[in-house]
Amino acid sequence: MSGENKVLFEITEAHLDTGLRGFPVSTVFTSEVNPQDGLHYVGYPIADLADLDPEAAVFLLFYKHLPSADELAAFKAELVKRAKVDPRVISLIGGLPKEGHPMEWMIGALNFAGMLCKTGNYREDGLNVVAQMPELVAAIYRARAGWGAPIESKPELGLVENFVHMMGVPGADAAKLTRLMRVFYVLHMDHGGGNLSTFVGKAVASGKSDMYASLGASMAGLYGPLHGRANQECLEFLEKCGTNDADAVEAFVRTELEAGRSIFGFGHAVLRAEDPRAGVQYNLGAELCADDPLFQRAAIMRERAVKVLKSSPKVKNPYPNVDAVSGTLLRACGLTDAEYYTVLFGLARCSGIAAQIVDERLVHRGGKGVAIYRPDDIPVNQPRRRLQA
Ligand code: CMX
Repeated sequence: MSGENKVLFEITEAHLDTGLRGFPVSTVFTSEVNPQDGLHYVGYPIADLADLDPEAAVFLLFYKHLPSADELAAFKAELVKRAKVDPRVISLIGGLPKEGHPMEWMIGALNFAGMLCKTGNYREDGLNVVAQMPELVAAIYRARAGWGAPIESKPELGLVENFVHMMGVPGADAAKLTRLMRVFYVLHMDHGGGNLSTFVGKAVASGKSDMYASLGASMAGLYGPLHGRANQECLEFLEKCGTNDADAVEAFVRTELEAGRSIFGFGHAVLRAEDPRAGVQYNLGAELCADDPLFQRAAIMRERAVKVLKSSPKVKNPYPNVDAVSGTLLRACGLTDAEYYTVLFGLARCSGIAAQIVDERLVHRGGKGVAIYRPDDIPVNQPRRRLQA
């Protein structure tokens, strides 16, 4: 059978309550996650794109081709024009309670920005969010970490360069942090359409909620420790290991696994090989912080944790994922508080989710957009009954 009646997959009772695992629920134009060779943006392997201008990668996800030099210059100028955040959003961020997790602040910031800045046009708002996220995230960092008043935005520096400028990280080497954040941004922008945060953002937008509210909801998904917050957990896991002796590292991993705890930074729901984004970051670490003891420990884990996980019959993928070393690099480049790492992930990921929302709302089905999400469910233990017999 071919065409739209072709059977794509079969659902059995065993699939119920497995979180839609593996069901193709949508078509996606921005990226693909292949179990063997990992993430591709519009057909390009992610490792090939790692050193691209972040703005060129955003352009690729929004317009589905790499920009020419003229297109890139025009796109950068457009982002500069869109970058100014309403000062009322920044002052609302400054009043948030320090008890909140940085991701809770980010969800709030997106909703404040929506209240004050949205146009209601998905493409306009999508590009505005991309341009405004650096200022929002820098404001979150500075206010919550107590680093002082916001630093004036200079969007003409470039998306990531301006972010590092506005962060004003105490004691950090700005050039080193910029080098890291440019790669980090490109690697974390998009990861297919079925991951939790992207799926949630697109589902919320399918009810015609605006771009900012949809991205706020998607960031609530990213906040979870099994999803975006794993990068924070990974750094804490490496610190807990506490040794750089390879045999002791291996023993630590074995003990953690036997105790039923996660080996953070390893394994994946889709990938069945080392995540190429991990490979890029190990190489970047060798360039930026080869002497850092935590980076050296992460390099030992790359070999020894894989060895231990391979011995577990239930683990389908024993290899490093994107989070295996990302926190180590952020820490080595001056961003020492792991609680903020998911916000940095969100800063980048909002670009890919926004591009996918634009496609689903304005491009799919000949421009009509994907219908409102409405999967079915199966009622259980609900026999028909009445209040009065
Ligand atoms: N540490 C401990 N146990 C692991 C494991 C790991 N790194 N990877 C898999 N397992 C376990 C699973 O918990 C599951 O156990 P149960 O059968 O008892 O439930 C079993 O092995 C089979 O799991 P799987 O099919 O191989 O992997 P899942 O799709 O269920 O889980 C993931 C994927 C990422 C949640 C899991 O590998 C994990 O918990 N890793 C550690 C956390 C982490 O690094 N997360 C970052 C993910 C990065 C990303 O999503 O890009």
